[in-house]
Amino acid sequence: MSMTSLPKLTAQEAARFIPNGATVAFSGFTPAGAAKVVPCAIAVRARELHDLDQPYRIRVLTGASTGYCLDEALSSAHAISWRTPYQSSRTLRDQINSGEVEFVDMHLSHLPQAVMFGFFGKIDYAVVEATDFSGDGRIYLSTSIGATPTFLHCAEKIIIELNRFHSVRLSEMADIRILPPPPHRSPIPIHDALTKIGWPYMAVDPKKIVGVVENEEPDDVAPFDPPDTVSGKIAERVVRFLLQERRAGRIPQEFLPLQAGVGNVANAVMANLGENPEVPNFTMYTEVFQDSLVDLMENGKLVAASATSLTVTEGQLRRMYDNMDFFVPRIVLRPQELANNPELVRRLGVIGMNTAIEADIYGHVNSTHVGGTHLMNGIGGSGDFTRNSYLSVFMCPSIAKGGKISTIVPMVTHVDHNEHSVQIIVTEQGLADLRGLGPMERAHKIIANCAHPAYREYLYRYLEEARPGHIRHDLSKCFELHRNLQQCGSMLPGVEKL
Ligand code: 0RQ
Repeated sequence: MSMTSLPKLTAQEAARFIPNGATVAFSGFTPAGAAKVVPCAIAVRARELHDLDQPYRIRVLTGASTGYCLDEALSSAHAISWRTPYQSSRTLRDQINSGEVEFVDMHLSHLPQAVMFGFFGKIDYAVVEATDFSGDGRIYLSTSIGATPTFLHCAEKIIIELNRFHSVRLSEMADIRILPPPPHRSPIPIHDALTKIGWPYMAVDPKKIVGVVENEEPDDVAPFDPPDTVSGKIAERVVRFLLQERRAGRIPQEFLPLQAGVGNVANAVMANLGENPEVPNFTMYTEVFQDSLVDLMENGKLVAASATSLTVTEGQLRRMYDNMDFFVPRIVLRPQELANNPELVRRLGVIGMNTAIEADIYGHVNSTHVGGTHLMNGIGGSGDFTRNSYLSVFMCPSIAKGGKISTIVPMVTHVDHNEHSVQIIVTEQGLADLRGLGPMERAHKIIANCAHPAYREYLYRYLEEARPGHIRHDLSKCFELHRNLQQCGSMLPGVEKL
């Protein structure tokens, strides 16, 4: 069958292929390159079937979080029964936390291999956004690569969303290769952000493709808030620290590749790096290429970037599409298994900068579960980078909810990144460099430098009164702040508004 003879489908027709209980892998890493019109049509169909008292729920995989048309639309229609590996939708989060949806929170670099080895059962359908395809089964992906190549390889059937909004020149940034199964893997021959080792497309058996749905919906990437005072202060401290490390010779003069998480704090750090004349031109080996990087690249500060998605707002993306001669040679988009690969992150000496929900006085970090029970988004790529970086930095404001919550606590209620991997903690109060420090030294430094003054005395007292040992803890009190929050609405009764 030639691809040109593939049936053209409406989104509604495509949605009808997907039965109740199917496992569906959608393209998308953040809203970038996420399938759009087919998941929306599946949501509509689910509502219709539910109105007729018929069951309809599917198991959903993607690369990471998605746009409104996918997680939000499907969960609002109660059409998701199971989900992996990451999400950031309010409705889906509530359903996960109420037990309606089962969620598997995974390191993003692990996902493709887990799919390949069948950990999640068979993939019935891959629904993927593409900018183009050819007669012999070559599919050209759009603004994200993510886990889509593996989804295409493993799925029994494929539906293509051919999106005319995107530039067909995105394929010039793509570098697609699926790793062979272990133990037959050679070292990955990527030596810097721009090394390419694969192909600009993913090749599939054309017989698996059931049809093509055309559309021109942009990625619905939300803009960032302008940096506030707190993110600005955190950013200043991070940049000052990196420059100090460079002066001391622990970061080479040419700098090291950077990774930055998503969110307002990470955006503020990138803006601050861009503005500081002492910061040399640098490269990024990161997961998400976000808005602030467009400007940094245009003004020459960011010279090269490897990522798995172009998560930029519509205006910025149009600017990039109008200037592809400039951007194409400077950006490589890879599968998430390579963008976040531990071997590469360690070898290239990446500086990883991610955000915490809370950190404890010994340096364990919780990035995912509020109060130890309620999922926020998921670990995402933060673990892939933190464990393997040359320098792993965690940032967060010292308090949340106006001061009712201290983000520095005696013991975190859930551990995503442990004391062995976390090296630097930064809040707007200051920075704690934990390298080379034992538990007591770490605790004193984190309390003195990072905790909010309103919580410092409590934390010092906890430490003094705790049961002695290599690590001091009082098991009857280590969650007292969290218990207070649940019972009185504030971690320290009396500290309600700072
Ligand atoms: O609540 O939404 O009601 O205002 O948590 O907090 O400070 O706005 O931080 O948006 O940067 O998210 C860790 C969740 C931080 C994110 C996390 C409340 C706070 C607010 C959000 P509101 P902020 P951010 C690569 C990197 C994991 C994945 C990752 C994340 C809301 O960065 O998901 O790193 N990381 N990926 O008020 C209770 C606390 C709290 C708290 C903050 N201690 N207790 N609530 N909040 N601290 C990218 C990818 O993987 C794609």
